[in-house]
Amino acid sequence: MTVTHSVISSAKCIKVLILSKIQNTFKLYDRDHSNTLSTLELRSALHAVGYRLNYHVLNALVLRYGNRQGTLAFDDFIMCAIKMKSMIGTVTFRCLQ
Ligand SMILES: [Ca+2]
Repeated sequence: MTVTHSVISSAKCIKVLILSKIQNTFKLYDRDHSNTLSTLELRSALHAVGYRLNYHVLNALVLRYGNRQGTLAFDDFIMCAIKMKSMIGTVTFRCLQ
């Protein structure tokens, strides 16, 4: 194994780990096991990773990334998290279980 291959493998491991943590956070805060996050569930999930958002910002996120029912599927949650990270800074997803 070359050094370059080792670095690429490490980067893939980190991406898988981050995705796993995001998935754990999503599952943890999907309280009703609907496979989507409601506005309140999203607020709790984002609060857990360090963001305290007001009602207007939460609604804007749900309107942008959610579906017609006002909920976010896992893919939408990832896009929302990426946007939050790019706008505000580091998002630290913790395994809380
Ligand atoms: Ca839910």
